Amino acid sequence: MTLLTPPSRSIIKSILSKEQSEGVGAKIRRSIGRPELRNHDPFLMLDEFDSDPTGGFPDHPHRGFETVTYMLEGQVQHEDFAGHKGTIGPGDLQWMTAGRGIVHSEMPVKTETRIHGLQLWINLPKEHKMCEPQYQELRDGQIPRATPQDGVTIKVIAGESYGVKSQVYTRTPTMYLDFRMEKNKAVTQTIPSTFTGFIYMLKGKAYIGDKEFEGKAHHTLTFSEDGAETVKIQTKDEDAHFVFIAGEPLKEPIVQHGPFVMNTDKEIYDTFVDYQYAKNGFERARNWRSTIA
Ligand code: FJE
Ligand code: FE
Repeated sequence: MTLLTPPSRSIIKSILSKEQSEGVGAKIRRSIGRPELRNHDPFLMLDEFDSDPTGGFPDHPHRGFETVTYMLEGQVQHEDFAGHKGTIGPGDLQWMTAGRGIVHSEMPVKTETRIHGLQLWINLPKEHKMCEPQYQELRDGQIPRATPQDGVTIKVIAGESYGVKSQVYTRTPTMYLDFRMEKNKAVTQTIPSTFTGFIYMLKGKAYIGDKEFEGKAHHTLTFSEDGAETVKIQTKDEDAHFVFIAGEPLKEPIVQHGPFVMNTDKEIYDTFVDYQYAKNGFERARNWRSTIA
């Protein structure tokens, strides 16, 4: 018997993300992590935030995964328990490896009118869950672009597109691409055969795979897992803006309690104790309060 690998991944699901409240009065649309899109190994969550600067995400911990904040409009301030702080503006990226522990605050700059961006949570393989925390921060101008043709711009946040490579170090092999396509364009994005992946549509319409599955704003379109090494994407009578996210599944057990993601119940229990008693990576959590929340 011969198994044929199809030329392009196809779309197996299209799920609309409606607005909901998260953090403290923040409005988000949850993509990965919503009930219909659980267990998208190695991804744990993707939130699109788009609102005025009223809500935010005051002091909270993380352990065992990475948070990737990518701003589209407006500015978010962040500050952590080790004194690391700054502002993420339009087009900027913060790739935060929480590892053994980060406590931080993420709050919109109050003078902004629109705060728009994405936060992706990527699970870490068990050998990296307790690594030292690390930040990889890139300003918009430091993120490389591929322009395979006029009217198509691909920002390469992680991975590679049309020969353009990101310098971001991914402990979990990940591709993160921001596509802006004018109408009536077609591209073919390569993807490793073993990666799972999806497109999250921000604006307009795109048509994906040989069957030209229609992707619309605020929808998550998940890729078939058939080993195909390309994804065909085209636009018709509208421009499109979307992110293309893919990664190597970890295939390890996931025990998640909110902002802590480990492999076993015991590790989650130990994490509560470490956080409560400020040890094993949470030393600086003792009596820490952010100045921005
Ligand atoms: C969190 C609830 C949360 N999406 N998008 C529980 F909302 C959060 C959290 C975020 C978050 C932060 C930003 Cl800047 C953007 C987000 C959820 O911080 F960590 C837990 N545990
Ligand atoms: Fe956070």
